[in-house]
Amino acid sequence: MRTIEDCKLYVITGEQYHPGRPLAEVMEAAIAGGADIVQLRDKNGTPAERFAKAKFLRALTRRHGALFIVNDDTELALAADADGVHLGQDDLPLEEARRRVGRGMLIGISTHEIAQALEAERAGADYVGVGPVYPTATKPGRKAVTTSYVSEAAAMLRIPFFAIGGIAPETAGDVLAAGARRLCAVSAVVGHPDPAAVCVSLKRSIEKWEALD
Ligand code: TZP
Ligand code: MG
Repeated sequence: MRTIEDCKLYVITGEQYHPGRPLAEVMEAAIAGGADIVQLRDKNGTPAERFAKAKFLRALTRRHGALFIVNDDTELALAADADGVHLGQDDLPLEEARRRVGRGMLIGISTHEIAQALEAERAGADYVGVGPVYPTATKPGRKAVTTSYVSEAAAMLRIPFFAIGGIAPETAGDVLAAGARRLCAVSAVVGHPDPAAVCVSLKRSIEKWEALD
């Protein structure tokens, strides 16, 4: 079983970016290209739709040895037997989420400044998201943190962090140069006609920087 430390490329669902194309096809391609973690992020579906997607992604990730994370919803994460749950700053407090999911499940926290990341680490988060590094339509209205927060995170955090927000093959080099060694993407992967190729490219960039460490 893959651990969070092993995971370098994290892909989040974003069905608005592939209208008419099935979720299954897009996420299978992402995994085939090297996505180590898949997150279900579905703010619009009904509970029944979300459960069906979660069950599908659970089976898919299990088949490929990838991790599966559910956004926002500890109950759905438990019901779908996910590997973890991902929470934003305004979601359930980490301590309460931990009470609900127990020690065996990963908890990831979105952070937008180093104080939030250090607090998440102190409170027992398994990983944090660092972003949005660049402005992104996937998270409208959220100010970009720039690569300077990525550098701070690289210098100060002990737990794994994933740079997120505007991550694409074109931006990955700058984000990796700033100190990230794990990347997370939505639109650049799932909105691309060839999600596998984008994942291969992102994974290669990460590996290139790792080799220099
Ligand atoms: N949290 C911070 S940025 C972001 C989330 C969920 C969206 C990232 O989406 P994209 O399309 O990869 O910029
Ligand atoms: Mg949330």
